[in-house]
Amino acid sequence: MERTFIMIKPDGVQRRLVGEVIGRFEAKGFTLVGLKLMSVSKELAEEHYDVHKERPFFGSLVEFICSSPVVAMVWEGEGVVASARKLIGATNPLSAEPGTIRGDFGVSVGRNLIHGSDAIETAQREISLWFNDKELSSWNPTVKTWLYE
Ligand code: D4T
Repeated sequence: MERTFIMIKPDGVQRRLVGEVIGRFEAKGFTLVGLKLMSVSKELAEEHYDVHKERPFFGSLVEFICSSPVVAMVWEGEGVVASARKLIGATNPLSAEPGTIRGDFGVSVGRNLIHGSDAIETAQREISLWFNDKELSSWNPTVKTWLYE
């Protein structure tokens, strides 16, 4: 079953949106298989955003991610990587559609509340960067017969 890495960024935690975000993923029908509140080291933030290391916003982005705790999660379900990106919405919250997390709760690209892996390969890399195997639970959601035909 497909898995994706989701992180509620420091602004999402500070703004008391953890329950709201988890509720949206649960209500959609995805399964939570990993969850932790954590302070992020500079090394981990730099590794996570390595693809952006030449961009002008890299330094402030890393500083922001390390500034206050984040909630790191792994969610599972058919098509969860692409679907999570839709639930999250466009990178710039002002352009994100109403009904998406960024569209409903954000106004600034540097405070866009949440990260979601952008492809299946990225998800695999990010999950192994943020979680070890013991922190992930494979469990049988009994509701699945009501979610999948
Ligand atoms: P993440 O990776 O956080 O899920 O965001 P996106 O996938 O939607 O967007 P991204 O990789 O292009 O940007 C990563 C991260 O950098 C911040 N950012 C981005 C920023 O502070 N200023 C900027 O100009 C851009 C483009 C926001 C998200």
